[in-house]
Amino acid sequence: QLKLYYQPITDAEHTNILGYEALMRWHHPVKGLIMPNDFIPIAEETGLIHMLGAYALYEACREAVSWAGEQTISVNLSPMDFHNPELPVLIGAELARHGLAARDLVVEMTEGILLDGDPNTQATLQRVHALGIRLAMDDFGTGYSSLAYLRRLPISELKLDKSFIDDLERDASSRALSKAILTICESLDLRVVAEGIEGEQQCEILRRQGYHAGQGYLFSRPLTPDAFADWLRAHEVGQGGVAPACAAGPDPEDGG
Ligand code: G
Ligand code: MN
Repeated sequence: QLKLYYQPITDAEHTNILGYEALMRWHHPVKGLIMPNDFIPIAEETGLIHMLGAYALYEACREAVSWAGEQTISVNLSPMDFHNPELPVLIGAELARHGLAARDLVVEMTEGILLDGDPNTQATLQRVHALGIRLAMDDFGTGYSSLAYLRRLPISELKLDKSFIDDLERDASSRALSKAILTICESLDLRVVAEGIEGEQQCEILRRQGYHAGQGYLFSRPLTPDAFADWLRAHEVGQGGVAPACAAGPDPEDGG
């Protein structure tokens, strides 16, 4: 009943796919499709979350092999997964089992990881990083958002939350924040991915601000593996043409 859907992360020109995010869905026989927000908290309470994390790692690595290329595969883990000191061993085993390199994988976590007092979390994070696996901070800007951890934690990617993207067209302070966050990320050498891009205008604003990477319904909804394979063929990945592209032009807010 658990399935992984895949959504592409594209570069600023929207001509190349940088990676894919694996997103979990629960196909309940009676209730139908259930989204992670509705079952992850229950899985965390009941301890089943470790099973979900292990499944996502196994399944995403297995599927990533068939698309093997330049792209990374991003897997979401719960802060609770980092309580487990065996997590680095588990990840290493899944990579090895499927013949993937550490650089092929990105592990996404949320700011919740900073709030839990588990003694193992920091050490586990460092050991996952030491394997050469990239760590991404998901939903950035919605939670704790302390800038101090950007230095303290071994993260290499920030995912700017959709709530910033939603207001880009209407709200000058959203635009100021997205630009400021981009500048911080550039100076700290972090990749920044704008999440939940739905409209051409949002995409255009981000591109003009200098965003490196984006993700959202504008490019593709999360798709089942079969639908995603069709999508990849239709968009001739790696040969340009991940439509829709944003028109080029100077940034009016940059004075240019
Ligand atoms: O927490 P995280 O950022 O990993 O989850 C992203 C969620 O947002 C997924 O469930 C995914 O289906 C959804 N999503 C991805 N792109 C878009 C988008 O453009 N619009 C909306 N509304 N949701 C999106
Ligand atoms: Mn995510």
